[in-house]
Amino acid sequence: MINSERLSSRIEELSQFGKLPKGGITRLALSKEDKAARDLLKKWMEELELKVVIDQMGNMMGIWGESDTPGIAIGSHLDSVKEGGNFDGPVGVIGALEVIQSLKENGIKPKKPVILINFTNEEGVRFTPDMMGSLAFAKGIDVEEAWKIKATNDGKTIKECLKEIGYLGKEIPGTVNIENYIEIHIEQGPILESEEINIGAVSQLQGIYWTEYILHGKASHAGTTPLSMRNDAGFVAGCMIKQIRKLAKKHKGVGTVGVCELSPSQINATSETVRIIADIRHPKEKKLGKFQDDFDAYVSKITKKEGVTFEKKELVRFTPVQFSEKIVELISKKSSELGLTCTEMTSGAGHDAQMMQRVCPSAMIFIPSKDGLSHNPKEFSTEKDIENGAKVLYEVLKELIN
Ligand code: HGY
Ligand code: MN
Ligand code: MN
Repeated sequence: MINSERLSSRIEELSQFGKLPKGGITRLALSKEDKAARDLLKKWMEELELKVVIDQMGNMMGIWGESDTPGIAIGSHLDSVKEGGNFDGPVGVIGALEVIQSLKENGIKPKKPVILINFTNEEGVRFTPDMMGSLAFAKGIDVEEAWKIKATNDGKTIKECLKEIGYLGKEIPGTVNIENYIEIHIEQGPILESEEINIGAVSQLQGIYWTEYILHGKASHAGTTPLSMRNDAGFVAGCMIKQIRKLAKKHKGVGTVGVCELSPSQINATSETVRIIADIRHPKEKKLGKFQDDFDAYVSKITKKEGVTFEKKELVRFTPVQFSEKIVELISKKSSELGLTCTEMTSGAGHDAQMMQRVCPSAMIFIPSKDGLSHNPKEFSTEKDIENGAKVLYEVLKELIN
């Protein structure tokens, strides 16, 4: 049914692109490492005689079956965060490739097209917002606008990078007609492993807000400037980092500051400017909004108190998503028919599936993450767990294409 050895060795083969000496990968969207991974996926798609279509956002589609009836899409992403793991994304893309190859090898003849998709820039680390390729596919961002977005690491635009790596396609994103989308993904959290459950049938995904604050204070001598005379943007940033945790507890959500760049960033001077990005998440939209409002009220208060000014930019405002009950039930049903334990769950992470839910009824299949770890070189899922995820997708897809 599923060739587990082939599946895991392909994921292993992909992990060479962006490989880090201490393990894990850095394969940022539209980098040369991303190009290498895309080229290999394209080769595998062509070997399976899938029709390869690249759209204007560089989303890659491998289409099995020609017809204007709506098809079933499966896939995920190949880009990674900085110093990330080998499984976040590739399990979904290569798992989908394996399912298609196994269906073909088993002589299954789909009654509707099957579309394998590798979405551009799911992580949003080099270019924000995240899930950008699937957002464009769902018409949530205009391509012309997306093309102008500049990389945080080298200032190149999306369009320049797509051209550079040879993935600036002609197809308008979202043209291919899709009836359902299903994505296998590692859970990236501790629930499945700690409860010893094989499969997560993801019924919803929490909302995500990313907000950038540029703080303007005054650089001054660390030794001679009395505390009462400081406008230390670095101190304000520290207060914000502490406050986001406090408010996360209050609102029962999660809040993180992963980007905090001090300038001039030297031992013996207070900070002139700080670029700080807040990532807040909550499964309930109203609570998410209240959490953000409380944080913004705090930022206004602490900056005023410290004589620091700021600019605020909303980078991401993705509301919580409910997935398709029908597909979630199908995932649960097929899991138990396969003798696998399964639980319904909420995704703490953002995924392309949340954008695809805007296009068609979608859902996700989670597999356990070792120690609940992800966005870390030590991210790991066992060959068996990856095989289980692919087996469930195989059975779900077989039913949907019949
Ligand atoms: O941020 C996220 O949750 C996703 O990994 N882009
Ligand atoms: Mn991912
Ligand atoms: Mn990720």
